[in-house]
Amino acid sequence: MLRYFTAGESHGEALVAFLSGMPAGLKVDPAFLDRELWRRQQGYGRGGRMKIERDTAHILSGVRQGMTIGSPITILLQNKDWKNWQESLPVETGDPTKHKRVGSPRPGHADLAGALKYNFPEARYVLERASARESAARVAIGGLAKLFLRELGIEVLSHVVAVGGASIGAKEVSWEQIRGVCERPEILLNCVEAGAEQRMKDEVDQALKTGDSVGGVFEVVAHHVPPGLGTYAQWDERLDALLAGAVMSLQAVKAVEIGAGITAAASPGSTVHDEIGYGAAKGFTGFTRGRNNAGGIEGGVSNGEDIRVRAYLKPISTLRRPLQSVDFATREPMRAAYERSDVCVVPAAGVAGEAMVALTLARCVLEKFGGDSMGETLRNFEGYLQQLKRY
Ligand code: EPS
Repeated sequence: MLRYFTAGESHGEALVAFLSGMPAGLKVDPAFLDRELWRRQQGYGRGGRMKIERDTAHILSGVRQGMTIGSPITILLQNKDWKNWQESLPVETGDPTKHKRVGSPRPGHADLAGALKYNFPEARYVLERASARESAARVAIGGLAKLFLRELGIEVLSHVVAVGGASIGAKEVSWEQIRGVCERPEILLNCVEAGAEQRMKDEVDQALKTGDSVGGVFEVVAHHVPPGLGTYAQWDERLDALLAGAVMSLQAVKAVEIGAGITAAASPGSTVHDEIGYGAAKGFTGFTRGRNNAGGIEGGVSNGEDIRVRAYLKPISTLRRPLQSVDFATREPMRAAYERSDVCVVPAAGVAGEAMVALTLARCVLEKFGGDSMGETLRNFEGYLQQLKRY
């Protein structure tokens, strides 16, 4: 079973990610992991922290001679900003006067709920773990999941559908378009439509000017996923539920949609469901669909079409022109705390979304096909593909 955890504070020494259950014999390309981490750091509207960090995946265990060996994988990501925080966030008892309080909780952030829960007098330690910096660790192990899925021909990428009020016109974006935008050497807003990308940039500029922030929508697409991952047999094994939970767990995500889920709710069934045809086998089987409103999942099971998951992000909750809040110490009205912040993180969140989708699919693949070595997993997978062809 594929299991994973992350650890680390935003301004601590490092982030750490653990991944256990990956079969032995998977080729690991560290440059690929670092490009994934680089992609997560990009995007128009990122804040000052991204100028400090240059995330790289330092593999500590589970990979030898460029291959996984079946034992738990640990990846360390150094925080370059740590040098500025050593005195205020020491592991040992340090000088309490150096502590940097977060004295008034930011509406929308975990600050208040976290301080109440953990019984902290202010929100410093809440911010440290709740920050979206943690998603860098997920992207590192998500990169391993992507390398694993690639061996089966499955690819996972994302694009930005909307930033604030600016959105793309197309209802369904092709895999080739998404791959094209993700391969660009520079990332602006990772949007497939040039005109929409310019309008998205204008939204960010407006927020920058006014000390505000913007949210948006990204879509993760998993390409060439075979039918049969996940099951309707048990509620907690449904692929759509697993994907929704995984993507919803990302910082700032407030809603998740599979396929055309949101518009489907207001449309008649005849315009929603994807009619079935049959022809010469082009994909996994001879069954065909003219469109993909289901987002590649029916009854909690992948159906062989591209899997499409959209995530809706609230605007970043740290505002340069802060909202009204309360002083933790005096309970008097006070503006919410501000250090520095991103204005827009939609493209970066999309990369983290890819990681969560890849980890979820890798887990479902391993549950279905098993295997302690890549040879065994691929043999089982090939046997299933033969079965589909013969169906
Ligand atoms: C982030 C690092 C953080 C923030 C951001 C994401 O760095 P810092 O707090 O030092 O500026 O830029 O955090 C949040 C969006 C958040 O909600 O806390 C990163 O690496 O992505």
